[in-house]
Amino acid sequence: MKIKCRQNFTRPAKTLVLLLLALLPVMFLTGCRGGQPDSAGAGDGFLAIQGNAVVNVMRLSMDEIKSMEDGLVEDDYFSVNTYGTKEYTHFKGVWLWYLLQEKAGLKDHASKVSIIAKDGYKVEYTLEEIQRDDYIDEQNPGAKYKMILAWEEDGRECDTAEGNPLKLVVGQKGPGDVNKPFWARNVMAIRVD
Ligand SMILES: Nc1nc2c(c(=O)[nH]1)N[C@H]1C(S)=C(S)[C@@H](COP(=O)(O)O)O[C@H]1N2
Ligand SMILES: [Mo]
Repeated sequence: MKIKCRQNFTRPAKTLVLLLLALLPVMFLTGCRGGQPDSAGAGDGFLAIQGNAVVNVMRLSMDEIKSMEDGLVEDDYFSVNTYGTKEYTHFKGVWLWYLLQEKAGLKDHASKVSIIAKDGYKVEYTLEEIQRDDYIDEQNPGAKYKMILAWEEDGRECDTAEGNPLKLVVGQKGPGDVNKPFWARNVMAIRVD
């Protein structure tokens, strides 16, 4: 009697487990992995502009950022990292100064700008550094660069694995400047104080 009961109970349980095991690869392939659509990655798709010195505190969607045609910048940016690796990367984005000055609006006392990434990485600039339009490429005399928030890198959307497809990109301050550590991937907020 006991044994029969257990058998009756076990068979449907076994079937259920087998069914779930069979469904696992299907669930994985169809993307039931935690809710986020692939295109959004871990970012929420919005850039926050905030801080004491911002007139219009706002949240901008990727589409709003991409439609800022007057501030559009597309160029090959030179980078050097701490290992001395030199590279050129083609970026398309918006001049950060244009975004802050024309769209967000800045108060007179604005002086410090923090760019904050999803992983907590933060780079800080003075307002003069944001405004500057003559960053250099030590290998290309005469070329001038602006600091941009890029959404396109070498013809493809910037990396979304860890957040928004927004990368802060800038040229060199002067010859020998190791500039890549001052770039920031997956930017989610800009603070101006
Ligand atoms: N969000 C984020 N951005 C970042 C970093 C980081 O850890 N997190 N590291 C910086 C450093 S030290 C360098 S050298 C470059 C590396 O960029 P890469 O991974 O595209 O080579 O990104 C910079 N931006
Ligand atoms: Mo680095």
